[in-house]
Amino acid sequence: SSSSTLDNKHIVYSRHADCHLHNQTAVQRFFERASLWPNLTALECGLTGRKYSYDKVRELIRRLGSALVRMGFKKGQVLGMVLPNLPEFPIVLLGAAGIGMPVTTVNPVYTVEEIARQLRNSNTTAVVTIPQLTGTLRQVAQLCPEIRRLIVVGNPEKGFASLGEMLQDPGDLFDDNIEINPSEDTFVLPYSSGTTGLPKGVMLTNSNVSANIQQTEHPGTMKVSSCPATPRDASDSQEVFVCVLPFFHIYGLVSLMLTGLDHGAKLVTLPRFESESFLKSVHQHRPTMLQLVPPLVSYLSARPDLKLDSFHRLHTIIIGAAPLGPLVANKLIGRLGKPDLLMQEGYGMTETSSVTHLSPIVNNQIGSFGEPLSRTQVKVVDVDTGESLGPGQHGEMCVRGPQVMKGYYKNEKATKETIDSDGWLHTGDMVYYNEQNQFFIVDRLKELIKVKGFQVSPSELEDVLRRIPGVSDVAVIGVPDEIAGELPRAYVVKKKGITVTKEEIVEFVDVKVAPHKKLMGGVVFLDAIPKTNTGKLLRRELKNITNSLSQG
Ligand code: 4UU
Repeated sequence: SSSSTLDNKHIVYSRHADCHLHNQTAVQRFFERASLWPNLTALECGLTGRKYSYDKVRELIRRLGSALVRMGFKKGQVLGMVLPNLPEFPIVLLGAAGIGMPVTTVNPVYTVEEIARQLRNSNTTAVVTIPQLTGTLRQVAQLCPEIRRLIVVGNPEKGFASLGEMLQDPGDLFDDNIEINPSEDTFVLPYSSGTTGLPKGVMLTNSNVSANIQQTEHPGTMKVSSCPATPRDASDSQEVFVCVLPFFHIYGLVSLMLTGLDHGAKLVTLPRFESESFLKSVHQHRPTMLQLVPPLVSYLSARPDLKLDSFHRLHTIIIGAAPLGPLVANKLIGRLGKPDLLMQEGYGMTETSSVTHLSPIVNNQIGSFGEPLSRTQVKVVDVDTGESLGPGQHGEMCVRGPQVMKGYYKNEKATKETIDSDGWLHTGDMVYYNEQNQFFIVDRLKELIKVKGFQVSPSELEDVLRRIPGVSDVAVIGVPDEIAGELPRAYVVKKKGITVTKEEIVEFVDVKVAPHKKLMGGVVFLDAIPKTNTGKLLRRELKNITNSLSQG
């Protein structure tokens, strides 16, 4: 472990008192909360209207867990979910978690190769998907020898067990007394590339995730309220979330889905972002809170035809996952004609179970991603010296708290490079804070590219590009884009004697990666990729080349 170069001169502590931390698993907690408002709608599909009450969800979680045990699955075996947002999403997640199966969530727009990589890397043994993806999953299964069962939401299909049938299981094999160690056993295993390299499994325990929910529920942190236990009053006071952010990503998974369920909210699920169904759902369900990413804020603020009464109950918009332009944010507040609307910016990472910072619910200052949550410590360190810095100085942000992951799955090296011996998680983001301990993003130090808030790992794209015969060397960086935030661009050195065109490179990548990873930032040919003497890529240099290209 690292020596005592550690510098804790300037630690920013949370303004909030320490929140309560319970010692339940996510499933125990859900059962307890659901019993407070059994008859309220927990989930409703925004497209079909299919819905489940809290009590029904509780029942189906038990049935599914029992059906998995009946199939022979055991605690510790990983279940993969390749699902869009559906009302069944938390049923599958908590059903598996209830019998101690860690769940890895996969972006359903991934290609066969991308899905297979995550499922192989996570040693997934069972997979749940939708009818539209059974063909894809059949191919994935060929590449993943550890997969023993494929399950499809809906009717049975050749080679797939039916989730519908599993949900009819009598439930008797669900064991309420199963031994799960909330602070040791992995609950969810989402993937993130972290500061460098390929996407890695992020081991989040039950305690990590529940701490994060408790931290954001701490009084004075958010305006959201829990449903009162009196059902008569409940429908008027029930929080309503229209869930357009994907549940496979940490923001949607924890800060939207699990937090919503913890409050007794009604979650209206939308399987994909699509203008008409989104606006229709907002109009029909009158959300009380909207969780968004910056491109969705731009989208909403540019729609000329927003029905203002759709936003009648809206008290808060939360935005995060990428830098937010203050202009767009203010424009949206203006467009909605609600000067009292609270717009809160959040900062989060997969590695921190979701959130570490939220802007305050008073004196909101758009432009800052806020202040540390309860029990969260933050310091900003000089990138070269490791010295902790005071207000106004730019450095790498490090965070410490109960929401920090246990580590990367089967990757101790990456874990040690990310969390130091004192428990500080190095975020790879360059920030500063002001005298009021409000934090501001400056730049990203890590390789990660964010397209519409989604992660793109440059290493992953570079691996794909190196397979093109005419490519001798390559480096991928993000270039700024007004709508998406950033777009991936490849810098390519051609092999002598083999011709390859930019179009061929773009097409090669197109069929191998999910839509948001495509080289929408273009391809640029170079004579050499800038590197240090030791062969380390100089991404900074590439950013400078990019700037001079866009000026010239
Ligand atoms: C500038 O994006 C996320 C999680 C986001 C989130 C979760 C709960 C936001 C608000 C919320 O309430 O996770 P990842 O792992 O996909 O990406 C993490 C990276 C950060 O390191 C940072 O570079 O995403 C970027 N990021 C932001 N950048 C996250 N939030 C912000 C932000 N401003 N507000």
